[in-house]
Parts: sequence; C-alpha cells; structure tokens
Amino acid sequence: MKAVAKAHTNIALIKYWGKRDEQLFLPMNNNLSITLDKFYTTTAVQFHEHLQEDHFILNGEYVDGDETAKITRFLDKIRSRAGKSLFAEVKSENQVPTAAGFASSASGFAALAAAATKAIGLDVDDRTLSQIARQGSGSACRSIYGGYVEWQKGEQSDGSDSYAKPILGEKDWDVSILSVMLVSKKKKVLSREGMKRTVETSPFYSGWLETVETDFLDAKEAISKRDFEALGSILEANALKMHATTLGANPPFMYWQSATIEVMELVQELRLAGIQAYFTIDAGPNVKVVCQPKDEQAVYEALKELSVVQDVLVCHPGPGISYLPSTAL
Ligand code: 2P0
Repeated sequence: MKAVAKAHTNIALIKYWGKRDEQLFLPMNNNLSITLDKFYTTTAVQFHEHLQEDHFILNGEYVDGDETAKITRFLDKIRSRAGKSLFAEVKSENQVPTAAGFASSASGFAALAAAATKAIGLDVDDRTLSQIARQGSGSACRSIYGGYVEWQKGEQSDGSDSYAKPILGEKDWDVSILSVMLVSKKKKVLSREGMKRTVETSPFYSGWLETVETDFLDAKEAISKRDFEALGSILEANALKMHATTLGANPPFMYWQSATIEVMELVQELRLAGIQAYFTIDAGPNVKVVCQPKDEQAVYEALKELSVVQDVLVCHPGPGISYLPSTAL
C-alpha cells in the first residue's frame, strides 16, 4: 500500500481568479496554463494499520499543525471514495523554489492525489485524478497533464464537469519561461484570501468576468496556430487585468513591488527593441517572462542586468504526472 508520484508545477497564462464554490474549489472562469519542466514535487504515500493519524514529512522534516490538517482533509476525501479509513505517512520532496513565487500547492496536491489514490487501490483515470487534485488546490488540477493545459470551469454544482484537459503536448511547441526571482519582501495577502476578497468586494471583478472568456478562447486559438505574438499579448494583458481587480478590493491590496514594475518596464523595452517577450505575474511580486527559445539568452542577460533581480531560472514546457518505483522515496 505504498505509491510514489511526481508532478510538475504550472504557470497560468489565463489566470484562475475567483471561486464559485470554496469547498469544492470550483472556479469562476475557464483558465489555461503551461506545465513546467524544472520544478516538481515527488510524494510517497503509504497507508498503515498502526497509525493513529496522518503523518506529513516535507523535505525530510515532520510538519504538523495547519499544513498536516490540510493533508488530512484532502486524504479524507480519498479515503471516503475508497471506503477505507487507514491513516497514511506522506513524504514529500519539493523541487519548487517557493521564493520564486511558484505555487508548490499545484505540484504538491497533484503528486499527493496521484500517490494517494494509487496507494489506497483506487483505479482512477486522469480526468478523475484532475478532479481530485482540484479539491486540494485549484491549480493542482492542471498539473496532472504536461504541456499546455486548460481547466474547464464546468457548470455543475457538484463539480463533476470541472477538470483539466490537455490542449497541446510539451514537445509540440517549445517556448521559454524565465522565472525572475526578485529581491523582495514577503507576500502579505495569500492567493486564496486575495481571490476571495476580490470576488466579494472589488467592483472591477465584474470586468474580469466579462472579458476573461474571450482571453481564454483567443489564447487557445493562438496556441493552436503556434502564434507566439498573439499568445504573448493576451497572457500579459490577462495578468494585468487580474491584478487590476485587487486594487478595487476592500481593503485594497496589490501584489506588485517596485522591483516587479522594473521588470515589467524592461520587458516592454525589450519589445520596443524587437524582442518578443511578455510578462505574467501571480499572487506575489515575482515575474515570469515568456519568450521564444531563440530570444531566451538575450532576455536572460537583460534581466540579469537589473540590480533588483536576484536570480533567473529558465524553464520550458514539462511533463504531466508520473509514477516512480515505491523505493524512490
Ligand atoms: C493561477 N493562482 O491560475 C492563479 C493565478 C494565483 C494567481 O492558482 O485556493 O493556490 O488553493 O485553489 O491554486 C493560486 O491559487 O488557490 C493560483 P486555491 P491556488 O495559477
């Protein structure tokens, strides 16, 4: 009853921003991401007869409190689906630089969903796995698949039609995603809290909902045509729009810091100089720059010139979920 799975993190090109159901993690809008090659979580799950509670070991250290409670709530859903009540030992190794503003929750819950379902003996397909992972953290449902992935929001109140679907494989269109780590302060508003406050209080949220479906459809079309310029313009505009909604929240908040804006300005300058590079930003100050592989080196060097930039990590589209031998962790 032990299984080990590996899942890669992802970066949204069209953002998941707002929930229509907080318990089931159902999103307000369709959204779309690229799974990344460099950053992943490996998780081993073993159910034991003798355990009195779940144990969670992250990067070699026992974790308790809120983090373990989250894991237990998630495993409860899997236990109830399997009709079993055994507790588990969960061991995770994160290869995700949290300082770079990547949500380790995406790869974390995707790997946990895959390892736990397998260890408990559930035979689930990827679509079901995506629905299960979604209930740990929304963006985790996209990390089941590699390459370009959409998360279809669905209409049903039970979430039965809200899951991720692959659009294009990781080898079918190479783009470069440069993750820019800034010299920054800790983030003040967590993404879960930020999206909730925005949905509930921001007058700009309705503008987000009015336009995000068009962004989503245009991005899908640009991907199908491998039209980099079109995709770049849409993803940058979509990120700006998401961040604009936070300024209207009550109380208002913003994820950007001065270093964030310096990088945004540099990217816009690069475009004026003829290099197609576009930025996106999640619920934190760090920036990801998307460009074509032919421009990767030039963009990397320009970013490294900025004194506010601590490091730049270069990624490409990566694979979906995989299972490792039970001896792997
Ligand atoms: C995304 N973000 O699409 C969006 C864009 C942040 C900004 O998914 O509450 O940690 O666990 O479902 O997945 C981060 O939010 O939120 C996120 P929960 P999550 O990637």
